Amino acid sequence: PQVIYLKDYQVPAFLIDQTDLRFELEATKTLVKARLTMRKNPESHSQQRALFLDGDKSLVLHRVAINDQVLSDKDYSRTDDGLTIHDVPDSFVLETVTEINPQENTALEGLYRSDGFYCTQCEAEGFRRITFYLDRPDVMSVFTTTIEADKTTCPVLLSNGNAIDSGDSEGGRHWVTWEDPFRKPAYLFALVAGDLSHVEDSYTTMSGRKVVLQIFADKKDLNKLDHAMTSLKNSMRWDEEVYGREYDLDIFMIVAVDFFNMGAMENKGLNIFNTSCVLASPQTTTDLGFQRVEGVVAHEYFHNWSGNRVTCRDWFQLSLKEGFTVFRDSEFSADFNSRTVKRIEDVSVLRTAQFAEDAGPMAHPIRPSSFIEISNFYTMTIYEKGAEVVRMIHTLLGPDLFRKGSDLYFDRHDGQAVTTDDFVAAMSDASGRDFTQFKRWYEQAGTPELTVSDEYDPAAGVYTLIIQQSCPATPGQNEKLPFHLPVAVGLIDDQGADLPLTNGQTTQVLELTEAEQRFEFTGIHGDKPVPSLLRGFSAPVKLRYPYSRDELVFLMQHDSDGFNRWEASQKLGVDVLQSLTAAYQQGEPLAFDARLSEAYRSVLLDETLDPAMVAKILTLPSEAYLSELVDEIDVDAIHAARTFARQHIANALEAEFIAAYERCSSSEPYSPDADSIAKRALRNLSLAYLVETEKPQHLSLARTQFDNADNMTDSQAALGLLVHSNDEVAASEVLAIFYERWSEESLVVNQWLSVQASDPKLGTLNKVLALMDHPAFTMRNPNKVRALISAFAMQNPVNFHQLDGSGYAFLADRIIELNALNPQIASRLVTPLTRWKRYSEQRQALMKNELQRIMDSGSLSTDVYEVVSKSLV
Ligand code: B3K
Ligand code: ZN
Repeated sequence: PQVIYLKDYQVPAFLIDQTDLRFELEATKTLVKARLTMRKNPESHSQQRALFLDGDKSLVLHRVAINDQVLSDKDYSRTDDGLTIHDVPDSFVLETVTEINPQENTALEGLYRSDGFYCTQCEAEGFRRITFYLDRPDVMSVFTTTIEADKTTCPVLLSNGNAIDSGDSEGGRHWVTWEDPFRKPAYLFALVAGDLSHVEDSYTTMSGRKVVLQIFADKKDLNKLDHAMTSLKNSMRWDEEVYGREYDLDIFMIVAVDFFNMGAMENKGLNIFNTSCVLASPQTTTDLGFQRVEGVVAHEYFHNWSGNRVTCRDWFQLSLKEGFTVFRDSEFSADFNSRTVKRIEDVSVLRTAQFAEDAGPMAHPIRPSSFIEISNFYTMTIYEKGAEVVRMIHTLLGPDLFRKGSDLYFDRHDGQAVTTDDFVAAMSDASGRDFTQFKRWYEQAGTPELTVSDEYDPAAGVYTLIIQQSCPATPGQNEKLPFHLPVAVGLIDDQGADLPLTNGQTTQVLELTEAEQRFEFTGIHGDKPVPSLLRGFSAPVKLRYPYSRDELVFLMQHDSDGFNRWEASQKLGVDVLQSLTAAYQQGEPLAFDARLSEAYRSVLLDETLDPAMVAKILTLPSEAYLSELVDEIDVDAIHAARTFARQHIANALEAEFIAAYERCSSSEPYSPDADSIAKRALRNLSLAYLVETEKPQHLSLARTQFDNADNMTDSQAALGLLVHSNDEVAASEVLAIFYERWSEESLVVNQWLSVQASDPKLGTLNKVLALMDHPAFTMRNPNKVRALISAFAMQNPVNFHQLDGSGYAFLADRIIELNALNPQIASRLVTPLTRWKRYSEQRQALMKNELQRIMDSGSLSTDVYEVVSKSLV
C-alpha cells in the first residue's frame, strides 16, 4: 500500500462547479448518473490534459461522455482506484453512468443498506464508492440530487439542502430533487431513502429565520426522539450566543440508522446518526446515554460552521474541524451540565485512551505528516488531544480574544477549505499573540511530562516553582522541542485558603516555553504553601510533583479548584493502589492505608457537595489508567489490588454507603437533569460498594433495585453488579429477565451483551463465544461488534490477557473475519494488540504472534494492514 504525505500536497488540477446526480435506487443494482460541470483550476500549475477521477474498483462503469460526446474505451482507462480520461478540454461537462450494489456493501462506506433503509457515509473517502469524482475536500461544488425509488418501500427520499421538485414515475416509483446551495466537498454528501417516520419542530434563528427541524427514525423508535430534538434546539441557540453562528438552510434533518461505523456524520443539512447517539428514552437509555446523545447532536450541529462552512484543505488537517468541534461540544455540555464533572470525564478518557495511543506504535501529531489509510486517523489524538490544543489557545487568550479569533477565522475563511495553520493565524492575528512555538503541538506527537519542584524562602516571602518539561520519543520523532503551554496554578495556605498571587487573583496561568523554567511568587508568608498545579487540567500533560499522602488528603478537602480536588483523590488512589500492586507482585500481605478510606468518609458525609462530584471522587482510578502509568502492565496484580481496595473501602464505609444510598433514592419520575443524574450516580456507586462486601442483604438490595427500577440507569447498574458478582443463580436470572424484556430493543440488547463480555470472572471468553451464535448478534452490525467483541478485548483485561493466549487468538480471528467484511471496524479492533510492548515477555510473544498471524492471513485491507504493520515494527 501507498503512503500519502502532507508534503506532497498539490492544489487540484481541475475544479467541479456544479454536480448533478440522479440515483435510481434498487437494492442490488443502483444506477448513479452524474453530470459534472468542470474546468481547469486557474491556480494549478499542472499542464496535464488528462483527468483522473477517484473511483472504487467496485464501481461498474456503463457510460462516459464529455460535452455530450460518448467516449470509447480507448479514450479512458480504468484502474483499481479510478478512471483516467486521457484528454479533456479546459472546461467541459462530464457525464458518467455507474452501477453500484448497496445490498452487498458490508463496509458501510458509500451507499449501503441499514435494516432496509438506504443511507450513505462519505467521510473521508466514501464518495468514490458511489461514483467517479474528485473525492478530496478542497474540491467544493454545488450539488443537486434526484433520487428515484419504489414508492412503497421508499416513501421518504432525502438529500442535502432543500427539496425543490418531486413527482411520480413508472412502475410504482417516485422521485424527489434536492438542491444544496452551499458549495461543499463530496464527503458532506448524503442520501437517505426508506420507510422512515419522523418528528418535526422548528427553530427561529437570531436573525428571525424559521428553520424546520426533522428527526427521522424507524417507526418503533418515534417515541425516543424528544431528547435529541431538545438537544438540537439548545445547540442552535448556544452556537448563536457563544460563537455568533447562525444556521443557514431552511431545513435541518437528522436520520437514525442502526448500522453505522461510528457515532454520527455532519452531512450538510442531513446529519446521519448511529441510533446509539440519537435515540433516548428513560426506559431504554442510561444517563450516560442521554448525555452522549446531547453531546453528539451538538457536535454534529456545530460542524455546520466548524467543518462545513469552513472545511479542511486535505485530510492531514482533520483536527482543524474535529479538535475544534470537540472543544465546542464539550463547552456546550459543560454549560448545560456540571462543568467540573464534564471536565473530569473528558480528562479521564484523554488520560487513558489518548495517552496510551501517544505511547504506542500508532502515535501521531494532531496534524499527521503521513498516512496509509485516512480512516485510521479518526483517533483520540485528532479528536480529544486536538480539542485540548484548542482549549489551551482559549486559556492563553481568555474568552474575549478567543471569540475575536474565532470570528476572524469564520469570516476570513467562510466557503474555503483551509489548514490548521490558518486557524492558528486567525487566533494570532485577532489577539496579537505569537503562536510560533505553540504550533509545535500540531507537529510533535507524544505526551509531554512536567516535573515540578519548589523552594520556599519564608524570610524573603518568596515561593518558587521550578518546572521541567520533556517529551518521550515517538515513531519517527526521536527529539522533541519544548512546548508552549499554560500551567494554571494556585497556592494554598495551611488553613486551606487560596493565597492571592502576583496577578492579584487566586489562580494564575504560567506560560511554560523552556525545557526548564522558574516562576517566583512574592509576598508569601507563614508555612510553606501547598501548590495546586495544572488547575482544570490546563494542558494535556503528565505532571509529577512529590506530594505526600497527607498533602493529597488536604487538597481533596480544600482545593478551590473542583477538578484538582478530584485530581488529588486520584493521585492518592494511584499511590495507594501502586503500593498494593507492588505488594501483590512480591507475594506480601496487602495492607490498606486508612487515610484513603477516611478521606472518602469525610467526602461522603459532606452533604453540601454535589453528589456527582462525590461519586467521581469516590471512584478509584480505573485499571486502564493505572495501566497507563506503569512501564510494564501486570493486569492480574492491578485487578487484584483494585478489588482489594474496593472491598476494604466497602467494609470500612458500609454504614455511610447505606445512608448515601437512601439519601439519594427518589420517588420522583425519571428525569435526565443534572441533579437527578448526580443522585443516581452516587446511589449506584454506593450500591456497587455495598455489593463488594458480598453480604447477602446487599445483593438483595441490588436485586430489588433491578426489579423495581423505572429507568435504564438503575436497571443496568443493578444488572451489571449482579452479573459480575459470584452469585451465579442471581446472575443468570437477571440476564434472562432482562433479555426477555428488551429483546426487541437492539440498543438495550447491546448493553446486555456488553455486561456479559466485561465480566471479570474467569471463563468469560467461552460465554462470549457462545453469544456470537446468539440470534441477537451479527458481525455485520458494528454496534453488536463493539458491544460484544470490543467490550471483551478492551473492558475485560483479566480475561483478554489470559496467559494461555486464548483472548488474543479470539480477537485475531475476529479481525481476520471482519477484515473482509468491514475494514474500518476490523482495524479498530486491533488496538489492544498494538500495545504489546507494555506487557510481560510472555504476553508480548503471544500478542506479536497474533499480529503476525493477521499479517499472514491473506489480502489485508489498507486499514488493517497499516495498523498491524506499524505495530510489528
Ligand atoms: N466527521 C465524522 C467522522 C467520520 C469518520 C469517517 N471514518 C463524525 C464526526 O466527527 O462528527
Ligand atoms: Zn466531528
